[in-house]
Amino acid sequence: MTRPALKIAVVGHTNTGKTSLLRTLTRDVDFGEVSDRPATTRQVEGTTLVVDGRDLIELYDTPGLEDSIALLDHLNALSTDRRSAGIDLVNRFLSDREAVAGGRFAQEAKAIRQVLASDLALYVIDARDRVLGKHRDELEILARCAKPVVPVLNFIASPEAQTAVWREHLSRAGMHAVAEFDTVVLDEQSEIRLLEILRTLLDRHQGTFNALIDERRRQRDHMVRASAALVADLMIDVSAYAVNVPLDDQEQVQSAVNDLKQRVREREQRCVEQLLDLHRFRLSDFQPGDLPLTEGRWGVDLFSPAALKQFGVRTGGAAAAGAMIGLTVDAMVGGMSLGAATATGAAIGAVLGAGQAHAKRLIERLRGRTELRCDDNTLRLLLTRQANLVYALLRRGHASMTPIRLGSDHQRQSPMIEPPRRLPHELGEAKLRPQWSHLTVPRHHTALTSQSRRAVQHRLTDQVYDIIQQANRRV
Ligand SMILES: Nc1nc2c(ncn2[C@@H]2O[C@H](COP(=O)(O)OP(=O)(O)OP(=O)(O)O)[C@@H](O)[C@H]2O)c(=O)[nH]1
Ligand SMILES: [Mg+2]
Repeated sequence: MTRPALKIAVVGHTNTGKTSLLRTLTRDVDFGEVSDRPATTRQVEGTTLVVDGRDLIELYDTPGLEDSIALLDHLNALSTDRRSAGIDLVNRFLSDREAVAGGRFAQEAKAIRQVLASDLALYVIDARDRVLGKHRDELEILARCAKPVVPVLNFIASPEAQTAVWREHLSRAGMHAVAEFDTVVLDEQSEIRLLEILRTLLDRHQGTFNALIDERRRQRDHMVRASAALVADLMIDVSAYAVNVPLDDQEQVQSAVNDLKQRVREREQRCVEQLLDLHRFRLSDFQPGDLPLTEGRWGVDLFSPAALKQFGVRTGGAAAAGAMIGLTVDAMVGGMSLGAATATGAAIGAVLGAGQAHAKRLIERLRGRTELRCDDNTLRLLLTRQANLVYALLRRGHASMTPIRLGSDHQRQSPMIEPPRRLPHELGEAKLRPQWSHLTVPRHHTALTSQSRRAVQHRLTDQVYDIIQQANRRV
């Protein structure tokens, strides 16, 4: 049975992030208009949160309060006797057509009317602001509306946020239940805390909030797990992917090298797109030049020393150079590696231009055929890049206007997922099974749905899940 909707108005000074807060709470990047300009929202706009498929919470975005100091004077001037209470003055103000319709307080009137029509108001504050007269007057006006008000300190991830000062001030004004938020850097705990405050103040709707809190926790867990599964799938595809190359044909080697790299790049790209899609972000959230993704692709090539360095993947020993960067060759005889990786890596380099004698010996030894594949450092890098993307996506509020930066200084300030010291041994298993790779075998092929691949993907998903959750807990 559907209960009557619970109505919440989101109010505050202009540009404090009201619309952004609504986008984040509803996970809807398209809600309303968000911009740095003051007075962006000009009309009340409602949206609905459906909880558990039955309970409804209606959220209303409102135009920013612009001139609360003058409005409070105006309200006070409406008082005809000492006894006229706050709410009477507010009602008197709203029925004063001149001040309201198109008048001086048109924006404020829309917001206040919505507060009166709601069960509760969220008062959004830019925590970087000093406590000013306008804030005091806004709070005074809201107090006169005779509805519960929950202050939400927004922009708390900013170094300029004066969270403690604000809490102190609000507490003196009798407001002890204060939520902290940042609509750009989303910390799931702060959202849960906001919902818990609402649950306390709106105890008739406790069941709705309990369901919503549970749903948010479940959704989040599902997101992490589904993301981890996508990364695990990518990792198996790339680890299992190997192509045979005849060592004595330079042209074929060169073309196999290029082809393999390209297919791996494309496979990584597909994972990026799947993750963005899963987290409901648009590719256009990534702006060219703002981050490693250019036109939807990683700007720093997977097979480059720069990419390894960016994510702190150390290459122990002599790493392959030139066209062979990030790749290795191995001779797999009956599924067993001859362990020729490093030596033949150099040999392929030789085929491509240097150390002919060495290459020749190897060619003989391997009877001319070896397998070309990504080396372990590339696999570590791939895992790290994608895990960091998931981490960033999870922490990004849906109101964020600036693109995600990965591996940049910006993100390094917050904990970043470091490359694993060793590759999960599931990937070792995958290396022995080229038939597990979608890059080798078409996606619909039954070999890919084999039970053993699924079991390995499942175990790997658990590991990636743990890596991401550990990073989340460190915050
Ligand atoms: N860094 C950061 N930026 C934020 C946050 N919240 C909002 N913004 C940015 O602040 C600007 C204003 O956000 P809006 O959501 O449009 O603010 P508003 O309160 O709806 O503004 P009006 O509709 O004009 O009253 C936008 O550029 C947002 O991207 C936050 O928590 N952190
Ligand atoms: Mg707005």
